[in-house]
Amino acid sequence: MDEGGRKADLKLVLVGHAAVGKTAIVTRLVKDMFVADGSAAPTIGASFAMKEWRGLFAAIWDTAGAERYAPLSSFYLRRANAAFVVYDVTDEDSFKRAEELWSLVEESSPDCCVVLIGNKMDLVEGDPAKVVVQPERARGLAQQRGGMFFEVSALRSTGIFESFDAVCSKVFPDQKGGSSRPKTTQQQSRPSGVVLGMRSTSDAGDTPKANNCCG
Ligand SMILES: Nc1nc2c(ncn2[C@@H]2O[C@H](COP(=O)(O)OP(=O)(O)O)[C@@H](O)[C@H]2O)c(=O)[nH]1
Ligand SMILES: [Mg+2]
Repeated sequence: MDEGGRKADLKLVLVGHAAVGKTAIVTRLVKDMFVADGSAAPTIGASFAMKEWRGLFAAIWDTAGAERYAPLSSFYLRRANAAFVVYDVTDEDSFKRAEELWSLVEESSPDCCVVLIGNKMDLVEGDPAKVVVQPERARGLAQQRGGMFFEVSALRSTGIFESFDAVCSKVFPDQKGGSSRPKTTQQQSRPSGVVLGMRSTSDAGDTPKANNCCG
């Protein structure tokens, strides 16, 4: 897999309704930063970033969420090992769109390992009444479709690195090492991620080998 002129071992694609925080999640993953409200331009088409994980390179594709870009998302999803299907925990429409996009992922890359990501958990902190998409529903969807589920906040940096570690570990079960969280970053809070549909595999090879994890 050759992404951006450099060999990538893993292709991770983020899909989700507009403004659910896909770009914020990638920015957190790659730069460990959160760009303040309003200053990040909406993604046009898709953007690309690389991230090292335990000696492997992950190509991360951040796609545009608007429905008119769905054919483009399908293009970027081809040969993806992993997908983050992102919704906003305070936005019902974004959850409905996540269900549709999960189907698009299945069509475009049938062996892809899918992680359902509920973002913006900071908005409901301390006030469960503000949660629009109850975690039970999301967990049910992930279980039904054989994927994983995490609730995260790109703003607070909760669950983001954990979900990335989970999907990488799933695709490369033999790859040992530490967390993808930058060492300079303080552990700000406990991970809020809930991992479902995990299946242990034992594939003893010398070279990293991608696992069709959720197929
Ligand atoms: N409160 C909160 N806002 C967020 C979070 N992630 C993204 N946002 C905000 O949601 C808006 C859309 O984010 P963006 O990353 O551009 O969404 P995208 O269209 O899915 O790429 C921006 O105003 C972000 O600042 C989060 O975890 N918490
Ligand atoms: Mg974006």
